Amino acid sequence: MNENVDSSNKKRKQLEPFIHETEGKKMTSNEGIPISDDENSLTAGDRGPTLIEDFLAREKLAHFDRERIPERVVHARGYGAHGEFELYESLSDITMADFLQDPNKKTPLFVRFSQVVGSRGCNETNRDVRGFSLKFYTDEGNFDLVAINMPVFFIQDAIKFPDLIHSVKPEPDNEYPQGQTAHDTFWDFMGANKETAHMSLWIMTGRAIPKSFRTMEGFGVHTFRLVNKDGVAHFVKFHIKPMLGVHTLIWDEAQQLGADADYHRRDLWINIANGNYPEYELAIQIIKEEDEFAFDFDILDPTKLWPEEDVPLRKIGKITINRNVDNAFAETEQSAFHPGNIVRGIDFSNDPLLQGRLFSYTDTQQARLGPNHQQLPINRPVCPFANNQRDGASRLIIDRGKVSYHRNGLANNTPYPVPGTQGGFVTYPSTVEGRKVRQTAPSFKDHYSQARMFWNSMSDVEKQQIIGAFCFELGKCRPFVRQGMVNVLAHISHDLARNVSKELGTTVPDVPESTVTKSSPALSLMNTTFVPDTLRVGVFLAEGFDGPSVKKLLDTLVKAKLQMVIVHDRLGTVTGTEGVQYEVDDSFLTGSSLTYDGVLIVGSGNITPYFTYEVQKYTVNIYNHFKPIATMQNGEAVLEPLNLVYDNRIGIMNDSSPDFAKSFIDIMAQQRFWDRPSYLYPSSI
Ligand code: HDE
Repeated sequence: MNENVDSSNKKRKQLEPFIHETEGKKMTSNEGIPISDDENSLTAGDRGPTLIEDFLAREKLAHFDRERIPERVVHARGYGAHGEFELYESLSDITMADFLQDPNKKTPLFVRFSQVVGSRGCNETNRDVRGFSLKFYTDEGNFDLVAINMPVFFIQDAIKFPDLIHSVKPEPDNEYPQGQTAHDTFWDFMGANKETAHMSLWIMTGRAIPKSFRTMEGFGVHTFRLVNKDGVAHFVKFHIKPMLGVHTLIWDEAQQLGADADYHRRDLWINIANGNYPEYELAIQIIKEEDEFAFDFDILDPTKLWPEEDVPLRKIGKITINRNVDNAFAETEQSAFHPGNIVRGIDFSNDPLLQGRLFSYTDTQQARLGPNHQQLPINRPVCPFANNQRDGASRLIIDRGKVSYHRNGLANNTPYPVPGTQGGFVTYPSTVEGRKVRQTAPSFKDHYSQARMFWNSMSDVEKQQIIGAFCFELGKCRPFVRQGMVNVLAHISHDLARNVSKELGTTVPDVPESTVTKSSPALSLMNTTFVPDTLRVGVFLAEGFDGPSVKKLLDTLVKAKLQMVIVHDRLGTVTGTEGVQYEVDDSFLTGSSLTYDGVLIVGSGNITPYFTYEVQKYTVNIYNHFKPIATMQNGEAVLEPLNLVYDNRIGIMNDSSPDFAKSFIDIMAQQRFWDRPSYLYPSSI
C-alpha cells in the first residue's frame, strides 16, 4: 500500500483485496493449472499442425481476442487518479449531504480527466473541451460531479447531443480528422445552431488546449439544487478551481506537442508520483429559489454562466489528487460516471440538458460495461448496499439467501426501505405544471448577450488568440461553412467578425451586433493565480560551469518549489568547478523546449559548438512561446546571435540583475511575457 495514503481511506481499503500481484508467482492458466511451456503450441510433430486440444494456447488467444471493450462514445481518451476531499466548514445550512457536514471527515474520490472528441489513442494537445469527472465515495453513497473545463455548453436540449457529436467526430465517409474541431461538419453545425455562439468563443480560447490537468478548472455546468434538513432548497452551480491557477498552452506549442500524444497523462502521473499532488478548491455559487427569475438570463439554460461578480463563489473544500491507479483498465477505463448519481441533500433542476443526461449515462454504462457495472471495484460505494436486483452478465457478488423480492415474510421484509426522516433519499418536491410541448423556452432564446460579455471580458492577448483560433479552424472549412459561422460571430461583435474575415475571405453581414457592455473580469485568464510551484526550469549546463554559485542558485529555486531539469550535450553527469556535479535529466536529443516553463542558461570557459547551437535552437522556441529566459556566467555569450533585449519586464534577464534568484523566481511565476517585441526566427541563429 502506498505509504502516503491515509490507511483510513475507505476506498483504498475496499480496493486492496482486489489487487492481484503476479510478481514472484508460478505461472498458471486461469483455472490454476501450472504451465510448463508458454512459448510453444502443442503440435502434431515438430512441423505439424496445432492441436485443438491445446487448452493453454486456446485460453491465451481467446482471452487476448476479448481484451478490448467498446470505448466511450465521447470522452474516450481519459486519465484517472485517486484523491480525497476535505470540507472547510459545515454546509448544514444549505444541504444535508453527509459529506458536506463535518470538516473532520475526509471523503475518498476518483477523478477522470478526458477529452471529448478523440478516440482512445488520440493526441492529448488537440483543441477540445476537457472532461473533469469526480466520483465522491461518501458514506451515504456515490456522488458524481461529471464536469468539464468550461462553464457553458454548446446546446440547450439533450436531444441535439447526437447531432453535435456526429458533427464533431471524424467525418463519416473518410473518417478524419481525428479528435479535432477544425473541419466542415463541426462548423457547419455550429453556424446553423445559434445557441452554440457563446461556447464557440470558449473553445477558441487557450482553455481548449490546457497546459496540464493540474492547471485546469472544472465546472458542473448545470444548475443543481442543494436541499437542507428542513427541506429548503437553493439553486447551485459547482466549480473546481486549481490552486496553481488556470494555465494553458499556446497554439504553436500545442501543434508542436502533437508529436507527444501522452503529454497530459505523463505530467499528471509524474507529478503525483513525485508527491506534487494536484490540489483544487471545490466552490459553489448559490441562488435562492425566490430569485430564480431575478437575472437577465434563464438560470436553467446551460449555455449561460452565472457571472462571479453577481453570484459570488463560496469555496467549500479542498480536493487533493494523491495516488496513481494500479491499473489503467481496471480503474480508469472501467470507471462509470453518471450525473444522476446524487446523494441525499443534492437534487436536480429542470435544465433540459441535465434531464437528458440523466438517461444517457446509465444507458451508456449498460452498453459499455454491462448491468453489473456498479459492482466493479472502482465503482462500488464504500457504504453498504442491498436491494433485490439480481443476476445479469458478470455479477461479481454472491447474493446469499432465498429472498429477492420486496414485501417478503421469509426475511422480515428485508432489505427494508428507509424513510426520509431516517436518511432515505427523498426527491425535492418542486412544482411542475404545463402542457406537453416540443419547443425552446422563450427565456432560452438570447444567444448573444453572454457571448458578448465573454468577448468584452477578454484581454487583448486573449482576443488575438480567439481570432487566431477561428482563422485556423474555419480556414480548414469550405467557404459557405466559413461564412455561416462568421454570420454568427457578427451578432456577437463586428470587430471579431471583421478580424476573422480578413484572413478567411468572408464578409461581415449587415446584422446588429450585441449592445452588451458588461464584462466579467473573472473570465480572463490574465486574472488567474500565478505561483512558481512545480514549474519546470530547463537548466542548460555547460561542462565546467561555476559550481558553488550554480549550486546555491539551484538550491534556492528548488526551495521556491520550482523543478530543475538539468540539460546537457549528452546524458550522464555534467561537472562544474569545485567538484559540483549534476545528473543530466535531458540531453538535447531527448529533451524538448516545450516541456520547460522557462530556461536558465549557464555557460563556462568550455562551451562546445553543439551546446551553443542547441541552446540557441531551444531558446528561440522558449522566446516565441513567451516564456522566461535567464543567463548566468557567460551564458549570455551563447545567445548573442539572437540579439535578445535583457529586460525583466519582458522576462529576459541575466545574473547582473539585483537579487537574481528572487527576480528569476518572479519571472518564472509570471510564466508568459506577452509584450515581447517580435518573433525570433530560427534563421537568425
Ligand atoms: Fe456527457 N456523456 N453528455 N457531458 N460527459 C458521456 O458517458 C451526454 C455533457 C461529460 O470520465 C458519456 O460514460 C449527453 C455535458 C464527461 O467517464 C455519455 C449530453 C457535460 C464525460 C454522455 C452530454 C458532459 C461524459 C460517454 C447532452 C458537462 C466523461 C461515456 C445532454 C457538464 C465521463 C460515458 C467519464 C461522458 C452523454 C453533455 C460531461 C454518452 C447525452 C453538458 C466529463 O453518456
